[in-house]
Amino acid sequence: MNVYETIIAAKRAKRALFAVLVDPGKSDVSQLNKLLKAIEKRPVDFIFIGGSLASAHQLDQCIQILKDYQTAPIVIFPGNEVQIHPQANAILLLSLISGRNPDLLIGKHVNAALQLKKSKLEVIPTGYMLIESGRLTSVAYMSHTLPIPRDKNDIASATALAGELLGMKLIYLEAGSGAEQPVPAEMIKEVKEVLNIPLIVGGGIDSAEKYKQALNAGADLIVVGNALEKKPELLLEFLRTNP
Ligand code: 1GP
Repeated sequence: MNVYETIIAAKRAKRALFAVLVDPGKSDVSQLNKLLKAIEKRPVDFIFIGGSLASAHQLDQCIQILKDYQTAPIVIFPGNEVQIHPQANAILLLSLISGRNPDLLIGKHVNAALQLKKSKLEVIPTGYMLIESGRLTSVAYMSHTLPIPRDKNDIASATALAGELLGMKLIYLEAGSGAEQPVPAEMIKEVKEVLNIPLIVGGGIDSAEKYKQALNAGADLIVVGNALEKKPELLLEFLRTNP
């Protein structure tokens, strides 16, 4: 099964998936080895890889280390168009549908299209939505876009549905890396109700409690980065929450 088929099968079986996000621009080798050792003991469904400032070289170094461990399928979650690597299993082709920056709706995609085709990566078109999370996040700053206000569930639902109708295969609700507050559970629930495609949720999930809230609200795939990079031992607590 490829990555998307795995996500669809889990959704059908009502089993939420768990991905660990590694930022090649931030994590040093010893930190990464510690995290991967924790994952070896407690397997996760996917390793997402990407970050706002990571270079192609850093991405390559990181993928080589991940390959040594052979822990889980590697999914590129690109922070920019240089983050394409043929040895990953798949890439989320992100369209920032909560924003109105044409470069992030089609411009970067044009730059990357031929290289993506050549790479033979599994490409998964993903509607990416920034949700207000307390303070300015790297992704809002770098993308020159405003996040959706955290109490506007109707705007979030309409945006997600527009993404699905445009042919996106996944919707990603993003509070931003290291967000003060994760995406509100109520918003996850309402967005989930209008969608047929799977829903990813990430950003600021730094405790088993917050993880459980996203899970109970109906997220199909939950992404955790910062919290596990800092404290890999938290992995056990997260996975205990997900039966
Ligand atoms: C960020 O959604 C991911 O793009 C994960 O965020 O690092 O805050 O877990 P955290």
